[in-house]
Amino acid sequence: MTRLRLAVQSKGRLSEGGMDLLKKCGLRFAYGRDRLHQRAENLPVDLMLVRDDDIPSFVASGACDYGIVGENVLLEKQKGGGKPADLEIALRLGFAKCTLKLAAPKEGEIRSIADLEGKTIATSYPDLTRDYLAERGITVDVVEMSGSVEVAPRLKIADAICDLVSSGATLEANGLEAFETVLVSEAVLIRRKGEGDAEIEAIADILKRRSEGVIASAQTKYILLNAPTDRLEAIKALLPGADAPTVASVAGRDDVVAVHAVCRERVFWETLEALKAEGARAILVLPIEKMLS
Ligand code: PRT
Ligand code: ZN
Repeated sequence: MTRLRLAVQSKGRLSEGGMDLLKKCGLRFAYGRDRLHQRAENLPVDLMLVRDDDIPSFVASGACDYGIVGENVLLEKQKGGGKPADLEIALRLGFAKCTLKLAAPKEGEIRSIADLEGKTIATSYPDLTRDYLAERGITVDVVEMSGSVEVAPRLKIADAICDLVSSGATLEANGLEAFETVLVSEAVLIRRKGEGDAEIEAIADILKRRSEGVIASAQTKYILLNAPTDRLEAIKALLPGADAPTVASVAGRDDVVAVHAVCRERVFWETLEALKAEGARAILVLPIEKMLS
């Protein structure tokens, strides 16, 4: 029977989010985490656990059908040309969000990309960095480093860096300040362009549909509250991303109605406080485990 081969990072920032997503999609795996291969017991999917940098070429060469990789790695490999140029994003996965940024020592003279002309930049993303600056008419020397890029200015290896940032703590700890965003990235599901094998695509469709449901339900909440009947319209207008709330009567009361709504946008404390100020009471916000639309 045909099985879809999916490449996932074996260890690192994408592996936890990737495995978590697959489990929420209902996939069960037979073996422990330390294997190169994992076989899903309840869907025809085999995982190949590899380094993230290898994932684009494995998918491009046909060794795997799909892969989960950072968009930053996908785009860097695509700039290198060859087979990865034929890859496409099948689905954006909404985790491992980060930005690729240019940064320089806080106390130095480099404050904008114009100051980079003729300077040396350390990065693990040489093609993305060089092309981004070349498109803006700036020529630099690029020093490729596979890790610990943030120490390069201190070691006088480079004047500036181009590195991934999520919280910003690493830049801060190394006395660096970001001044330009080169790329905004997240984990993506990739495939080869073109039609693909029909059976593989049918399995991929199940995975994609379930993933979309998992991603959507992660920020979707179910809100229940009681609203004064005469404030109902104002309260409905405050519910974030709710298309058609259910309004039900409350036994023995005609001044109050019960409102149930699926909110597709994040629900902040400020929203709840605004609802309360309009007279809403008994406000409950519940997580949604699964969604299929
Ligand atoms: O061994 P393997 O090659 O598989 O793993 P790796 O070391 O290359 O990758 P890994 O696990 O570090 O990252 C995998 C992917 O996670 C990246 O390609 C990005 O798509 C995504 N990602 C999200 C990040 C970060 N956030 C991130 N913060 N990757 C790296 N970082 C690093 C960054 O390089 C810097 O050193 O974290 C540091 C900055 O973090 P903050 O929070 O201090 O800003
Ligand atoms: Zn890597």
